[in-house]
Amino acid sequence: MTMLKDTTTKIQSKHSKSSILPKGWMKKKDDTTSSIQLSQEDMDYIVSNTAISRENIEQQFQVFITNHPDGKISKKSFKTMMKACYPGANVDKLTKHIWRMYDDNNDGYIDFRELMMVLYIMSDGTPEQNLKQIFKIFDLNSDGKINHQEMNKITKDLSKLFNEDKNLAENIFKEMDENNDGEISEEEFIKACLSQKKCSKKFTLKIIDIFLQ
Ligand SMILES: [Ca+2]
Ligand SMILES: [Ca+2]
Ligand SMILES: [Ca+2]
Repeated sequence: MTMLKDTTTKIQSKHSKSSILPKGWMKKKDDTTSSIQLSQEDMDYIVSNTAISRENIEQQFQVFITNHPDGKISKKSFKTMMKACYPGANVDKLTKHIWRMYDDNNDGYIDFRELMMVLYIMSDGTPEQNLKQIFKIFDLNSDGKINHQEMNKITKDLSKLFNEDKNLAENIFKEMDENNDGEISEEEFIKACLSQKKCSKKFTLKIIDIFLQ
């Protein structure tokens, strides 16, 4: 199996040796099209963490690079994409929150690997994987817990989009904070959503909807 994989990699790398060539060399060839190629590291990472084939990843990358020739999505173009999804809605706040799910290494851009991972998890991942991603939306300061302030902020910002009631934050918090320590851990979050608790499930399903449009 490993040997087969290596062979496939070798065949494919024949056409994509950019990673071992100096950047200047690549640009010399053609300035008008993108010189960015998918790195072997990113390819291997996506292959080992998803069920997407190398061929499919390569195809997706070509589409990605056509739309984003510099190989990454800026916050500005992400906002434009969100606006196209939600015409007429105020997507500024939504964009900020959804962004945290994608920009895993927190460098201010969404690269191809980050994009593929989120899209894959949200469409083909297990419910636990989906919820781990969604947990990141709620965990504003990325400390692994959701406190009251964070829950209030997220439900307030997203409610405008979903037309939810005012007590939503409080209701979700009550449902999720099982040990009553005033914070929601990732485990509590996932457990509440999976055990079909009313408000938690309703709200997280709406967030999942954003990705399946
Ligand atoms: Ca990033
Ligand atoms: Ca937090
Ligand atoms: Ca708790």
